[in-house]
Amino acid sequence: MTVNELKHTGLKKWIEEACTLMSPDTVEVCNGTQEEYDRMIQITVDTGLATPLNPWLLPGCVLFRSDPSDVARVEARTYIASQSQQDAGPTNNWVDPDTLKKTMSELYRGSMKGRTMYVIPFSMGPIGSNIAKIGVQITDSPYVVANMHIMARVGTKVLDVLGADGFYIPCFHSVGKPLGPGEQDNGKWPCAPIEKKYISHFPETREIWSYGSGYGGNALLGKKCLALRIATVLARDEGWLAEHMLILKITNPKGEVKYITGAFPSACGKTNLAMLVPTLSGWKVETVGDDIAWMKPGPDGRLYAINPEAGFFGVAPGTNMDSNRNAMETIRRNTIFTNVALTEEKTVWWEMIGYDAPGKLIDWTGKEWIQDKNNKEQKPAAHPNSRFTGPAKQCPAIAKEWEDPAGVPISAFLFGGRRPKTIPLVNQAKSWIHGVFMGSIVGSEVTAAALDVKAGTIRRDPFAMLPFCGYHMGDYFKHWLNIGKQNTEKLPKIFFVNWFRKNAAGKFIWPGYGDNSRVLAWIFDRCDGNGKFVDTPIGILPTPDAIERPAGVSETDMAEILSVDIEGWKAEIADVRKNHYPKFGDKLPQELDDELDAIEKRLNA
Ligand code: GTP
Ligand code: SPV
Ligand code: MN
Repeated sequence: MTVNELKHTGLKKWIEEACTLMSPDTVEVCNGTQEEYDRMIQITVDTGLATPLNPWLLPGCVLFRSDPSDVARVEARTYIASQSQQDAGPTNNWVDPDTLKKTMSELYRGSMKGRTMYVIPFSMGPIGSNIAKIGVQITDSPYVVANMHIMARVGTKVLDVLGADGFYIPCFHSVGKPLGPGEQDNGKWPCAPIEKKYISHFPETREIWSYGSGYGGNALLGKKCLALRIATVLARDEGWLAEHMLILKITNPKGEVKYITGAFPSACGKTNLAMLVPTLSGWKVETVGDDIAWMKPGPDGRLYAINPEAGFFGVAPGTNMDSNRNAMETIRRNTIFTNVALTEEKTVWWEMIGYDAPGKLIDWTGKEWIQDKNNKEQKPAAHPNSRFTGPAKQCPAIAKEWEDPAGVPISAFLFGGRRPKTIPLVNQAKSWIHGVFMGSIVGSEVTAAALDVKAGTIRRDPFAMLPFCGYHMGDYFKHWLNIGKQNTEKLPKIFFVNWFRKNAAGKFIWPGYGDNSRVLAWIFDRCDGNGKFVDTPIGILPTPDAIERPAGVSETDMAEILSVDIEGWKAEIADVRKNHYPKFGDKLPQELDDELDAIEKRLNA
């Protein structure tokens, strides 16, 4: 389709202006067909950016290697450009929107020379659902077009819903690497240097401008930019929740069903939990979403969640047939791999895939790599944030209601992070406010999902939303408290979980993955007021025998991960009081300050 054929005059005008600014050689409006997807992949193969994988073993799959400056989100280059700096709050980078638009317009000027401008109409959420939102992304990256085909609903069917004057969120994206006459990418991943990358959000005008990165959440603008940063602002204004949460369906041996969402920071186990294969017999877990949940109160007063995405952009390392069989099955075909290692058979390999590297590999930087298990210094063959992009509908565990436009009613919220000490395996909040307090103090060891944050250190990541909240985090806490003022009995119960406790030898005490079903079973029962528990100063904990112990976890281990570490908690609370809560100034809701006092009092009693 050409731009002239577009019915939406506002959209047409916006594209024409973008064309004038960015000077692409040609413009193409994406229709979302298989032919289009195949053509995008072919273009990237022809320009040396993609390697087709073995058609017998991984049909329809390709591998990309990006640039070392472009392997993850860049938080220091991510901006919330609200009119006032106060609205972006202490946890976001802020630049005055007019200044930022000026700077970025200069970068966009001519940035698509020698390339095609693709216009991608996309829907986050099932097309036509009243929870769904429409965006239109302009991009010069066929890699992005192909990924968007998997991650969102794209093409003509979205334009049909948009009509002649529908609302859409305009999203600019350019990799920031114009081509000279006759020049081609020639195998070199196009992007701009870090200091020229910008991932910008204009919350008041609901716009997204991204420049200089072709990777993941920086470039697939429906995901973190629209479905979280812009959506949090819409959700605040319209009374709903846009969260960095997986959504799972769990069925107990009696056939009773509940839906649970969980917010864990990036690379802390959402995809794995969403696709878990229970080790508890008779229980079943199915997937509704693995990264983002949009939740609105339904007519019955319960909160209903939809997964706005259509695919999984999942962490490859650590994914194997034991840890996540469902993900492994999902990515057998029609999958885009980015920054994993290539085998001689033209298949993929990554650290902890479940078997040794078969022979000579090409690592994520494009160099030959031979596994040397005696060399503890050997660099990984796959980048720690290497990812797969796979269609959700290919997941064997996908729940039948995953595309239900009405969403699924949520019974429990989980919060968690990577905490080697102090935080117990599971802890139920005593009240909604206590739960919001727990969400507000989430801390986690930093992972490789962001390029510019030092991995391994613990940082506070409230609600797992630190890099994803489009407004002042103090107001966001308030918004959560307000949600709790509606329909008190029908609210989900709130739990804090931690799969990452370590022993003195630095080994995980809890085996995690499928064994997390044991914790989910207790949570399921607690939602109905069942399950054995003790009321403690930090919250409601299972009794030591309430959760069936998995193989390899001794009684002492279990007692340790279910104990209340009074001294550790005192230090935790002191840290929140000194280093975390003061950041929010007078935007910190009084209720949370009171909750801090209350828990401190209980710990000292
Ligand atoms: P994003 O896509 O970045 O938002 O990540 P995510 O939260 O979906 O994390 P994911 O499920 O991809 O897991 C990230 C890493 O944590 C992988 O290497 C997993 O193998 C590992 N992991 C996931 N669940 C567990 C668990 O229960 N225990 C342990 N020890 N590791 C886990
Ligand atoms: C995350 O970092 O939380 C992700 C990957 O899910 S990205 O889409 O790159 O943000
Ligand atoms: Mn994520």
